[in-house]
Amino acid sequence: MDRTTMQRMVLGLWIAAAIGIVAPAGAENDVYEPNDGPDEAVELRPGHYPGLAALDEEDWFLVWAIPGQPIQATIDFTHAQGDLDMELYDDDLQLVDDSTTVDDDEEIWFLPAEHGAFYVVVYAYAQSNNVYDLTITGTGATRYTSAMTLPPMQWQPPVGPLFRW
Ligand SMILES: [Ca+2]
Ligand SMILES: [Ca+2]
Ligand SMILES: [Ca+2]
Repeated sequence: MDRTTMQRMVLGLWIAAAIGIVAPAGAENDVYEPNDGPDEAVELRPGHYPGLAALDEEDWFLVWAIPGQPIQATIDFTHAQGDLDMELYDDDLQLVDDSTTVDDDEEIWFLPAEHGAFYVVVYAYAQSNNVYDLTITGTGATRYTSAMTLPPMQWQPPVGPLFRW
């Protein structure tokens, strides 16, 4: 092709990218589909899950919580390719945290008071399409450990005087 055609193509691609109509490379949906609601939420342990995609849809993930152990999840992506946001819901589908910035990442955090399931939701804002990496930290619970009721600690009074003068 001649130089002018090449220049037109580059300009066209640049404009398309600038207005966000070029899907990011590899933007096929991810292995956890379908997970578009709480009933389809995919259970995840803490870890790093790269190469996921939100293509004008919601991705629901389930994590099990232990009281006093924070739930934290982050997504990393390129905002210019498409705006993704995050929400965290408890077992009753009450919103407990959200993250709706215009940066290249979002982060949710919550300190649960009770055992139970929580839902991490990644969604494409305003029909955007983008790929993202998800990282879940801070909760080591499984369904079993979350449901376990630990016996109360037995406190024994010390024998004898505590202090000697
Ligand atoms: Ca998806
Ligand atoms: Ca989905
Ligand atoms: Ca965002």
